[in-house]
Amino acid sequence: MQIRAVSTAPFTDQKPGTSGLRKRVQVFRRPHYLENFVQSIFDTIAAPLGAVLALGGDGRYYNREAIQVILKMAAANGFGRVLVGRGGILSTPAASCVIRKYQAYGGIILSASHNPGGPDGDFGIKYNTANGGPAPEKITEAIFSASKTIAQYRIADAPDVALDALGDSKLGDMTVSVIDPVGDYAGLMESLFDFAAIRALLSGGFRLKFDAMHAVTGPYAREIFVNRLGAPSDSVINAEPLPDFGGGHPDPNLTYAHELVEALYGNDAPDFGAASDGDGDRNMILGRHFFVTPSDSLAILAANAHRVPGYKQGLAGIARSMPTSAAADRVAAALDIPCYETPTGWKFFGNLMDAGKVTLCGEESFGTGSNHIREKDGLWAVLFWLNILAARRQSVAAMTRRCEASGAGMAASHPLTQTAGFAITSDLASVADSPSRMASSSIGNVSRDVEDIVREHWAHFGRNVYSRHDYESIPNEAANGVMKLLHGRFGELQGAHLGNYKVLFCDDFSYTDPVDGSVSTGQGVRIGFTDGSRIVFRLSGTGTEGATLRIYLESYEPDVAKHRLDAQQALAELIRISLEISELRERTGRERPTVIT
Ligand code: G16
Repeated sequence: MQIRAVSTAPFTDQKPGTSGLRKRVQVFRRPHYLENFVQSIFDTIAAPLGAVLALGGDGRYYNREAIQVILKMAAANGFGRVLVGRGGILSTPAASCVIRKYQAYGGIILSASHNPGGPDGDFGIKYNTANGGPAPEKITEAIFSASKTIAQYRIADAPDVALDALGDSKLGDMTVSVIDPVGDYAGLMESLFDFAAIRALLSGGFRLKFDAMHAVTGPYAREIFVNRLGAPSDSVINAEPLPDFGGGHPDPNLTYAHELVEALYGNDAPDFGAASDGDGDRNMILGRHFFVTPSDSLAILAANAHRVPGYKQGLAGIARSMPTSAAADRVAAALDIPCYETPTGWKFFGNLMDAGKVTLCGEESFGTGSNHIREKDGLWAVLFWLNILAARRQSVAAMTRRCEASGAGMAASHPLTQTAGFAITSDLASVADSPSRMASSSIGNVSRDVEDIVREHWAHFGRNVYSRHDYESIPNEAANGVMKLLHGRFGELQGAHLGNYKVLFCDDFSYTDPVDGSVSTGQGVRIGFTDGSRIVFRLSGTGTEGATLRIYLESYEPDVAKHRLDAQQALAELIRISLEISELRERTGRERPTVIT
């Protein structure tokens, strides 16, 4: 096998964003573009000769071609073995699992996540380190620096490697091991959750619908939900991964996962709905006619973790990204464990998990995960919810049996039912100090219903009313203008009265990593009010066209009587204030957000 050193010139735009380098497919297909970035990764990480690399992607358009290029470059750069998912497929969480399980030196994941795919869509590439997590900023910055001075890359002259059958082959001195992309990950899930209880739930008439959005999770969801947990095969929809995601936008939110949303909000809706994104790390959770915000989801998983085998030992701590609501903070306080606030981006959780400081992490951007791997994990979140639902059903059944055995009618005998309006099967027992603060729920539906779990949670902890408004594809100049204007207004905003609110502080969030002391600045403009409400403005770091400006809105409502109010109504005044102080409409010409979640 001959190794060629190819002369090249730098590109100036290879700066990784929130999660790796994301560009249009046409950009990646420009001569040397992919190769330059891959060589910049290899030059930066300086892996020892013979090191093991994991490699796979979400199957989007250009995945296979890119895998072949990277394999030949890995061989030319001295790797000893590459573990590649069959067909070039590895979901992001599965890649993290594989890196950790086989103690790889690192991994390359090909994905633009929730961004659309196809010849005119997006492609992406990111490097994960030996802990299985996204490379921290100091590495991504070093990769960017290397990309600015690169003069040549190394690639092997060799035929393409067959990727569709499991087994080993040789590329020069390097071994290419084609591995089952699903098995290791599914096994890990089985070790964390009570599959028997979930199987019993699903066989007892509980109906699940999971939307794989024609993205990478289809085969994972089929294996886990249908083959291992016995759900009917039509529980998983859009399960065939397609290079262009069937022309859809594989982002699991209320706008883009509309097929699932229509099913869950329709007549005869299933009990539980969930969706995942292009590369399988995001999740959306729905109940019957009910949406669980990702911020609430994190808090509820934390409050119910004692119900789940993999977490019943307790949580070391919780971490959330800054724009994520403070719902999880309230649970952490009740559990008397620390809660960390990090910048947006899963890479900021890695150090905290490695140091044993946190067990659960979550972001408002539909990401939840734990220290089982070092990426957020869509199917994991779905299984966690199913496990909670199954455990609650079991505890209701056990309680019913106990009451019947004691010869007393349950409603009359259980202490929590002595007063109307108490939830009799609170899963929050370990953190509840006053059952009288629980919401009302009947025994018939408390164990079955996502909405009841959420309402019960709000009744106990109060509701962090939350919404995110995204203005997508706006001109960079206008978006930067808005951010600059806000920065310029910090002085006048401080202490200002805006409608019914008084500004307590305004700043641009910066974070000092408590483990390695690294500092990340410019992570989003925060305007905090005296009553704990917040408005956050932030530019997305994952888009490829123009800019996406995100406005995050949050208020706190302790009064159960007001919990049924629609979030947009409850936040109406904050929304109005956010538009006024940012001059967003005037500067962008946009009358309304592209996506509201
Ligand atoms: C990536 C990161 C997440 C981050 C999200 C949103 O998600 O992994 O940690 O929260 O981007 O980023 P932004 O607001 O900058 O668009 P994914 O699913 O795209 O990899």
